[in-house]
Amino acid sequence: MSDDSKNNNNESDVSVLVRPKTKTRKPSMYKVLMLNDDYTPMEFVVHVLERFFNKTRDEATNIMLHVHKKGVGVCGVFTYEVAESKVTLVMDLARQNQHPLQCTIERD
Ligand code: TYC
Repeated sequence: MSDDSKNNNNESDVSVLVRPKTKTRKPSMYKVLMLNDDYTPMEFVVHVLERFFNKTRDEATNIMLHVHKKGVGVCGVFTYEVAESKVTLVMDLARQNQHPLQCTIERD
């Protein structure tokens, strides 16, 4: 009898567990940026940050003041689809209220 048949070292009988190559990828993330302008009321910007970005009144006020002073600020970081949808919600509400508020997305 051959070595392979009496022992357990026949290659075809040996199973090896191989961890499958991970094929999931982390999605790219996008910042939603709010831009300053001279006309949108501060209170409206605070409201938008509370309503669409789940900020507390204090957080929203700080972000609004940062944008007011620096010209631009980050409202949050999301996947592309979520970021796009937040921008649409903000711009639609601003337009309905005749405010020129602008917001945009940027790859994180
Ligand atoms: N600059 C505006 C004002 O003085 C306030 C403001 C803040 C507007 C942030 C837009 O994204 C903005 N009324």
